[in-house]
Parts: sequence; structure tokens; C-alpha cells
Amino acid sequence: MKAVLRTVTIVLVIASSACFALDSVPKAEYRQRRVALAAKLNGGVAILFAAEEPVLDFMPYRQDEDFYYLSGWNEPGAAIALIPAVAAVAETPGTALGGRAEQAYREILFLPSRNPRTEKYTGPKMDAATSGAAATTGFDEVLPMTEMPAVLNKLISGDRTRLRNIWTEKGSAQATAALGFLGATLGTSSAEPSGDVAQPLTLLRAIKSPAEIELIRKASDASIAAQLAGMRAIKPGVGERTVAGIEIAKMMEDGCERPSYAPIVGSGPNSTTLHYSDNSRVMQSGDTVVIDAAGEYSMYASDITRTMPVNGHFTPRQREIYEIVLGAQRAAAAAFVAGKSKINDPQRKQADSLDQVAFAYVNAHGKDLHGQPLGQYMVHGLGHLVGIDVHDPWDYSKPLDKGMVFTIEPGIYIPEEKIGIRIEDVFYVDADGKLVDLIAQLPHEAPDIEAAMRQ
Ligand SMILES: [Mn+2]
Repeated sequence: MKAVLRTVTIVLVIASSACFALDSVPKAEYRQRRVALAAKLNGGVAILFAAEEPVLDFMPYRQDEDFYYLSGWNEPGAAIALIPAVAAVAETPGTALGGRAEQAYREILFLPSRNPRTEKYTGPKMDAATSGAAATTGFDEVLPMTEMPAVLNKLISGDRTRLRNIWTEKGSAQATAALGFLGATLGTSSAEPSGDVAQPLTLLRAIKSPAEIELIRKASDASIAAQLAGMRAIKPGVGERTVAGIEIAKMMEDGCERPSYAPIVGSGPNSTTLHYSDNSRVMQSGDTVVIDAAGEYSMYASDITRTMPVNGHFTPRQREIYEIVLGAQRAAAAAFVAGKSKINDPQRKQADSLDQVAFAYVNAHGKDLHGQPLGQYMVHGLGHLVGIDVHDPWDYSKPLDKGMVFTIEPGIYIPEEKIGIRIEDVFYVDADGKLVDLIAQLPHEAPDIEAAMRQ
């Protein structure tokens, strides 16, 4: 009997977790984000649409990133409307200025009608009539998508200034269609989006909450395990693609839903191609191999690169370059000052950019075969923000600050010597402004890399 009860319990747990295959941050946090966005809309209205469901093209569903950030909702065909609180304005007698009624903060999740035929292919979905929809989604209001035009029409006819103050996602076909229809029902040619909602969202998304850091940490831990599994598989005669597959298998075993980008396993001459992803070569003794591979955990990315000697031992020249790259990464991390340092600097002239610090370090250490400094072989920027996107949006002319998560990934690529070396860790800036390396557990020093390959 006890055994039977236990079976029933397990079945219930699986059934309830099946709705949310992803770890969620607390529902209240998503609402805080919506309230924060609403406060940046100058009294306008934000309308965002979920990513459409890929039907029968065999690609897995991934939610639109801004939509996910605001909702944690991972189903297609939905929309969000956010209406900020605004004070009432009295009509001005004798002028054309109309009055405006008081508006309390309002947030609506519109869910599409269910499609029994599509559900046969991609599984059951929730709609607004599903019992407990508001509690499950954490939205104040959940309405059927069919009501969206009427709701928006009513909102805008109550305050016509909103007709020119609508924030949507730039280039969204759904937004263009909805605004055209809305304009027609309001008796005007069209409602024009006045703001790109991605702009205020970029600023909000850049500062991670502790719950988001935790998801990036889980993505990073699974990716560290994947990189270690990859290191152990590297040998002369093994295909690059084999190692890529081993890493993908390990990160997925450890809870990632997918790699956060196409894994790069570039050996020998391929190590000098920055985004090599063919992974079709057989590794040879004497090569270095650059492995840039990491997974995504509950929609949050990690991003890790290590460089290994294929036969397990760096040559003196490979090790010399390796140590310069590692030194550059450490110099950049040591120079970090929250609120001041920028990550990139395309001209490498700004003293407050970590890119310039790494570049100066590389130029001051080692030479190429012609006696020239090595800075010329640093052909990409030093890093980028990481979050729901492995390259989270950001204005790189701005400094890095508390709560931000980013990579420091110097690389030296010398095609003439067939040596490419990159080392990449993900860091976050804690509440004290201190830099924390989320990839600290993965070996950095050349002898530690060699030892990890032997395990
Ligand atoms: Mn990267």
C-alpha cells in the first residue's frame, strides 16, 4: 500500500512539473519587472508578443527573450499589455484639450485560443479559460487573445494621447498587424509605435537579480562539467565533432535544455578561426584545440572557452602564448572597477576599458616570428554581457556595474604558427562591486589543463 501511494505521489509531481519544464524565478519578480518597465513608458502602453510556434519544422520552441524576461511564460501565441498608472487630467474649458481619467497600473496576459490540431503535434497548451490561469501565470489579468483589440481600443479611446505612445518590439510582424487593426477600429489610418520597448528592457535586463545569477550559475556549473568531459576525450585521431557531442551530452545530462550557442571545437589551423563551427577535422598531435562551448539552463546562458594541447602537453611556444592570454585575462579582471570599467573599446585607446588593459598586457609580453608585439593577433573584443541571450543586449559605451554578468575572453590567433588560444570565463559583479568568476572551478593554469585531460 505504501509503495502504491509513493507511485501516485511521483506521478503527481511529474504531472505538475510538466507544465514548467524550466526553473522559474519567483512569479512576483516577473511582476516587479513589468511594473519597472511600465514606469519607463512615459504614460504609454507596451504591447509585446510571444515567439510564434514553429510548426512541423522540427525546431524546438524558444520564447522571445524580452517576452520571457517579463513573464517567464514559455508558450507561443501570447501577448502582454502593460498600462502604467497615470493621474487624472481635467478638461481645459474653451480649448481642444480633452481630459483624462485616472488610470491604475494594469497588466494583461492575452492567451490564444487552443488549437486541438496543433496540440496533437506539440502538446496541450493553456488558455485564458483554464482554471487558475491568473495564479499560474502570475499576471493580474489573463484574457483571451480575441479580446485584445477591444481592450486596447477602449484604453486608447479613453486617452487619445496613447495613440502616439505605444511601445512595441521593432520589426515585430504581430505588432504591426495589431496596430494596423487597432488604428482601423479607432477610425484613424494607423496607430504608430512611438517607442522601441527593447530600449528600456536592455537597461532592466542588464542588471541581474540574485535569482537570475543562480540560473546563470547552474548553466555555468553544467557547462564546466561539459568542458571537463570534453577535455578527457581529446586525443590525436579523435574528431572535433565527437568532442562537441560529448560536451552537449554532458551539459544536457546536467540540466541544460540546449547549448547556448553552436559549440566551437577548432583544432590546429581551425583554432585561429574565431567562430569555427564545422567541427569536421580529426585532431592531430601537436595541435592546440580551442573549445568554446556552454549550455543554457532555464533560458539563461553560460559561455566558456578553454584551449588544450591535443596530445596532452603544450609545446614551449604554445605554453608561452597560453600564459600570455591567461595573464591578459587576469590583468583585465584585476583592473575592474564597478561603475567605471567598460568591457570593450574598438579603438583600444580608453584607459577605462578592460579591452585596453588586456591589449596592453599582450603587447608587453612575447613576440611573433618577426619580432613584432602580439597585440595585432587579438582580433576580437574582450567580452560581452550574458543573460537570457548569450550575447545580452547592451550599449558598450557604458560602464559595467553591480549586478551585471559578462565575459572576459582574450584570445591570440597566429595563423602563421597555426596557434589559436582563447580563455573565456563568465563573471558577475556582486553587491559590493567585486568581480566573481562563475567559472573558477574549471582549470586555468596550463599544468592544471594538462592534468584535467589525464583524469
Ligand atoms: Mn563569448
